[in-house]
Amino acid sequence: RDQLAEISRALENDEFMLFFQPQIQISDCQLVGFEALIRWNHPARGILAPGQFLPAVENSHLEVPLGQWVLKEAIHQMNAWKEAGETLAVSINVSAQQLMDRRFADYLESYLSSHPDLNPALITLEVLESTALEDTKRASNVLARCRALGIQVALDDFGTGFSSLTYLRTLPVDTIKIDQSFILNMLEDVNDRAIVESVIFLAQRFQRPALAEGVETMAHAKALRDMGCHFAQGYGIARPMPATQVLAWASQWQ
Ligand code: G
Ligand code: G
Ligand code: MN
Ligand code: NA
Repeated sequence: RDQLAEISRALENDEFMLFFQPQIQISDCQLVGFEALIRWNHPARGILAPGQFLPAVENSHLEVPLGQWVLKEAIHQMNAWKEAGETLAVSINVSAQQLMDRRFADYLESYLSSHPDLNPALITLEVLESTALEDTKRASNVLARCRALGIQVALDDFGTGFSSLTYLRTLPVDTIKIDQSFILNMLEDVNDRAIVESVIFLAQRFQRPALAEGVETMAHAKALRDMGCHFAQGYGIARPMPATQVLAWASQWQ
């Protein structure tokens, strides 16, 4: 309760910020985009990670407004980079309640129309499997509308939900993100490795690229490449960074 009031004030005071973590194509290490990750720049406690405040926001009246702030800010940032001469793709996390909001696709459409020079194909919405739990049909319809706007969709945390295969079959998605819990120990744990290999195979059969999260070392990236995984994200490439560091990071990476 108290924390919600504080979060509401923080929204008004513009205390939230986005960090960005690079995503690369494994075959040639080319930078393909960044995932936007929210942080709370708390006046007394410093920069807080999502685990310290998103649980309170979940299923509250602030879930949709905070999610909209993220969308707006990410698009605003992409536009600023574009004006600085860098065209960068950004993946944006979308929560369950946000996606199920009746006006979600309308909001997106209006943010896009206020930035007419921005290519919608540079935007990916990361949707959790569990999002679709309540109403898969509705989620499919909203995502289909977003894709009709030219936006891409990624299935986030793949494999951690209760009905992964059903979502894969039902939801219109462009990319499958393999959850980091399967990646972290895959070099030592034969079972994790079997799961990762199988998910990559499944993605290939669905003609969808897979993106591995939690790529903490180059040895992970190499093993994933040999398994046919297209994209990678993780501390082994870079940690999430503030927007102010993104352009410098991108230019030294090339
Ligand atoms: O950045 P970090 O690894 O601490 O993020 C922890 C979790 O918070 C991740 O699962 C991520 O998906 C989630 N998260 C980060 N930013 C956002 C956001 O803007 N919106 C939503 N809904 N979840 C986010
Ligand atoms: O939305 P999602 O749950 O995929 O968010 C990714 C989360 O994973 C972020 O909180 C990010 O900080 C975290 N993360 C990103 N790369 C790594 C990594 O290599 N190792 C670990 N342990 N966490 C990571
Ligand atoms: Mn994500
Ligand atoms: Na994830």
